[in-house]
Amino acid sequence: MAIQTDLNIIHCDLDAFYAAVEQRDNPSLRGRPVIVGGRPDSRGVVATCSYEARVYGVKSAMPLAEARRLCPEAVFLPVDMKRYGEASRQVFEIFSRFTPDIEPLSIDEAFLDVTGSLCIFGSAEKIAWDIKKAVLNEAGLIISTGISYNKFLAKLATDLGKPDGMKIIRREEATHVLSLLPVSRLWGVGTKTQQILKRMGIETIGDLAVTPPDILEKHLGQAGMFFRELAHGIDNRKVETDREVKSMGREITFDEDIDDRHQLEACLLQFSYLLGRRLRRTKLEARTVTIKVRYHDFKTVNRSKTLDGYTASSTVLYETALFLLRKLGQGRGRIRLIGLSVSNLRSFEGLEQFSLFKNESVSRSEELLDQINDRFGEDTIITANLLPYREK
Ligand code: DCP
Ligand code: MG
Repeated sequence: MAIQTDLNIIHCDLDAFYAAVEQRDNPSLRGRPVIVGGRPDSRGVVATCSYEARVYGVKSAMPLAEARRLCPEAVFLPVDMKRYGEASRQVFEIFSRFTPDIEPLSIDEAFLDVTGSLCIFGSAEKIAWDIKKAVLNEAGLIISTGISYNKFLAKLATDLGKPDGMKIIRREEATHVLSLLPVSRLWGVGTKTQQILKRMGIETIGDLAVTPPDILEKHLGQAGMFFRELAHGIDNRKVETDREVKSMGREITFDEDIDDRHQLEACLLQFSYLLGRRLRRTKLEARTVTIKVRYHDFKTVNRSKTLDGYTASSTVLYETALFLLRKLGQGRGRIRLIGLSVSNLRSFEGLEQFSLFKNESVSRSEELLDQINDRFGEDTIITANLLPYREK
């Protein structure tokens, strides 16, 4: 049988991840609505819920109190990052048996480029089945997979096939599959863009695909051209592997564009904390800090600063990020995405044995904080300003 090299991207995403780990570890929860995020009388939000709870309209990021109103019989559980982290590592180890080209997107989600593995395993479909089997047998979890010839369509295939999906979108069927879907399925189209498109009479991806490019550009700028390509099933983004870490970053796209400085600063604080922690855990330090801001009109700007020395300190990252944000000034108004990344990395593993280097790029208080968090679970101690963001 000829190898079908065209279908080379697999997207994988665990079903109802945190809730599935809870149901796996406590059989009495299986088949029941389970909501993970904390007690229903707390001010937190839903991290996720089992598919049994989704029938009632419960969703991620919804206030727990609202989730209780919708589904009073649900079992509410706190977030237990330690167990989810272990499950995640186990699943990513399974991915790595099939290809080294893995782009992690979140704790339970990744793109796999299997171009180089097709001659060994035969087809992407076979690889996806093997992954599903191994994840179920070894980690006790259900993973949905989507296969296609680019990242956008592979992820869409996963989303369309969930739960327990294994959907393939072939090149010849892509435009047909896309045509009837709402524009919200396009990568990057949020509520604001949907409204603009609706006013233009565009509701489905098919509508968008046949809209002349100049009209799209007039209403949506550069973004319009990007959406048009996606609508035609074109996405040239490469799977970015983590094999040799050149940079690391975090970003968030807001549900609604914002211009609240405090909220932007709070995001940067959270990212600095997370990136600093990731640097320290992987024994890396960085010299360049970059913030990325995407405005409401999709115009994206990056601002970088290269420090005098290397750092793995969250505090230094945050101060630098704030400096860069201030330098940006008012910019082009409302913001849809903010991100922080660090690059120019080096390992400090070897240097550590020389006491001279110890603690240079990390303050003593941060070391202590890390030790406590390592020992008692992620986020046992966090900066006070981060409290509202803790359960997201
Ligand atoms: N998560 C969170 N807060 C959110 C969204 C997600 O804490 N606002 C956490 C809980 C999820 C995990 O991340 O279990 C993975 O996110 P997914 O979007 O993949 O959601 P699930 O895996 O829970 O469900 P599914 O992928 O089946 O839709
Ligand atoms: Mg998931």
